[in-house]
Amino acid sequence: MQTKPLPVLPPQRWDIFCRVIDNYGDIGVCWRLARQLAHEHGLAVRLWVDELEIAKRLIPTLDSRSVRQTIARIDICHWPDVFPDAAVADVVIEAFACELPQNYVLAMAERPQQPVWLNLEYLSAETWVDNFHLQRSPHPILPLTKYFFFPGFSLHTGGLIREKNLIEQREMFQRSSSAQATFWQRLSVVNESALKISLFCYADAPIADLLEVLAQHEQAVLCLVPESVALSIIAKYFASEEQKVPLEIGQQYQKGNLTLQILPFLAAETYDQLLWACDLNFVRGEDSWIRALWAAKPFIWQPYRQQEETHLIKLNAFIERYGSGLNASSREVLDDFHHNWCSHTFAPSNARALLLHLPALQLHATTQTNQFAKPVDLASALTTFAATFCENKL
Ligand code: TRH
Repeated sequence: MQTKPLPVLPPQRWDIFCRVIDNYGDIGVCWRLARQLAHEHGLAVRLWVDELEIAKRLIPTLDSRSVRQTIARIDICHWPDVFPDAAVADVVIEAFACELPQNYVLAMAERPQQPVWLNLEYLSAETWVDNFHLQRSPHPILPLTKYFFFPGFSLHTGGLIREKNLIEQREMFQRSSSAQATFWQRLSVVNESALKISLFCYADAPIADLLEVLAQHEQAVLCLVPESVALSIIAKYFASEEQKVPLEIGQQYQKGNLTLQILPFLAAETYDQLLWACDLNFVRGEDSWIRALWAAKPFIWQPYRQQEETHLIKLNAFIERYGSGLNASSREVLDDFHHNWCSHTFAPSNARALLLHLPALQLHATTQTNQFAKPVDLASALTTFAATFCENKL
């Protein structure tokens, strides 16, 4: 009788290094990845973060004064300026080229077996990513090799962060009107028959112009805004000459057919549910972008602004992939509105067209979500690579 070869297991101890450069995307991605590696792949994960105060926005139970704590089975450690001696893990993830501490790299080189060293790159839908995924970079002096691990949309990349049961959980939530009613109640949101829009964007988006179109929309609109940089612009929009508007969490503001409600910054799972429950989502950066994709609802993405407008190249590459299969007129609307939103050329007619095309965009969102969920997810791709590395000593 022939015995099947045993599956190759990934090495067990993983370190993820995360520097919070700006905003929440870096820690958002690292935290999600850490949890998935620990919970779905049974790995021992240590997450090194330099800014615990910012991490706390996404991980509300985190004690930002504690240098080491365990939350949801993840060992969360503060990454101080002077890095302590720490045992090197089997797999080391350097998130977004954050540059590992020098003494840690030296300790990596001293291990009898080289650890798997991966630089987790930023996400892009551009086609060049396929050729750069898993490129190696030997250390100039030490006997170490770093691999560039690119998340991405094609089969030739490392895939997207997607938890194992995410799609099923989301579908269950969207099928259950009572789950949604409970969710709105928890957030103290009323006005359930309105068109619901969540808004998370950078301050340079034409927010006031959009709100004006929503105020004039023929149907009641409820715009839900988690605490963010958009608030000061929103306050100006609702202020009158006589009265400044102090914005408060939980408060609703009204103009024409628009009701806008400020929400607190939500815990990661609650933010997911907000995206699932709204009819249209505005998202930004790296992580909320993909959460909006998994929500299977129409969304507008504002990429993080880059020098020489290179973020627009990223935007075009994504629309090219995402818009495939969409009818020509809705595709044009999606394209035009994204460019209005991301490059200071707001045209109210494009915003009105976007609202008009929501039913077609909704159908398309469902199809595309299923399509984009086919390739293997990022955490599984990482564990497979690490296992192969150790087996074959790549
Ligand atoms: O905060 P961001 O603008 O992060 C960006 C990007 O990551 C970008 O690539 C990076 O270069 C730049 O920072 C420095 O947007 P992003 O990526 O969507 O991250 C926001 C995170 O916050 C995401 O994990 C979702 C989460 N979030 C909540 O958990 N609750 C909320 O209420 C909201 C609005 C967001």
